[in-house]
Amino acid sequence: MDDPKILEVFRRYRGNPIITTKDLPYGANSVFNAGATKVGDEIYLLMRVEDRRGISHLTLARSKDGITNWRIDERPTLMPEPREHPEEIWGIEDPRITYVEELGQWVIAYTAYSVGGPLVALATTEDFRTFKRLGPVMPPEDKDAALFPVRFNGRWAMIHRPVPGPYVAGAHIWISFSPDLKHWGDHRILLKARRGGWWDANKIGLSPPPLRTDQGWLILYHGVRTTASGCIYRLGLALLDLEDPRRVLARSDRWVFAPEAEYERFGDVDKVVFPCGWILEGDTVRLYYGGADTCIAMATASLKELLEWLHEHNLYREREQ
Ligand code: M1P
Repeated sequence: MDDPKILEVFRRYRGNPIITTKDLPYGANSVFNAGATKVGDEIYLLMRVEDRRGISHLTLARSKDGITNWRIDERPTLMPEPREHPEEIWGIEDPRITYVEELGQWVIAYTAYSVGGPLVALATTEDFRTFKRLGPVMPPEDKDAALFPVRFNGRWAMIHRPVPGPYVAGAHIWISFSPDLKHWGDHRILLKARRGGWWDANKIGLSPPPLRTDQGWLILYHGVRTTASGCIYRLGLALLDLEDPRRVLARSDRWVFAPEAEYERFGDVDKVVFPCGWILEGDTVRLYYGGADTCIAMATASLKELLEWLHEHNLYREREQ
């Protein structure tokens, strides 16, 4: 039986969507899938903006309350640079931002759309004005990546989602390790896409970066259900061990958030909720997500309630007891 609470864990902001193309200082087709971070007393969104050629770039929006009065850069903040970085020829998309205290920098994992397909690239910044590209770190097809903010036994860790060739079913979430952010190895599957009728069958991907909690790294991921009328992008939760993020402690058997509002159900790609960022303030999690690949929306949840909900709907519940 479905629990009616399922609809209440995340609460949509009533004024959603919070940013649309009407708010941009320049013309574009769509604005969606923004990475999020806190800088001083402001919330920064690094938004994916798709121009009217179909090519995406990233633009910064800043706000004191993280909901209204966004100050948006007059021009694209980070444009694809295919001359120096050929992997960006068809755009840069879906940034996930991690503040790394050890480096005093933010590390941005983004999708670079290359002629070989989408791949994972990294860039660093100290101020969201200048960016240093580390280049491609995973070959195509691979996307939905984010860095953990700390090292594990001296190694950086990154979650990402490669897509296998045509003879193998299932696009799963992987974890990989690196000594220097540039060279990655020790690849292994972290969360498997399920099969059959599950909401997260066949294809899943990380949504925002892992969130550190007392109980473990909280993971929000999207499951892509294929139906006769197209895909449905819904979100589920998982929890990873704090010391060894390869250990999955919990995974929700059902989705925690799904496209229901009009701006989530109808757009360039219908029935999509796609978060690339979340921010924890006290017990409140603010989730920033793309609605139907067209706009940016926000929902909030209590971290305590999210963890309670995950334990209540944990697929591995028997293992816990
Ligand atoms: O159109 C829905 C999403 O599709 C892709 O996500 P994924 O590869 O994880 O299925 C991305 O293009 C994403 O930007 C888009 O929102």
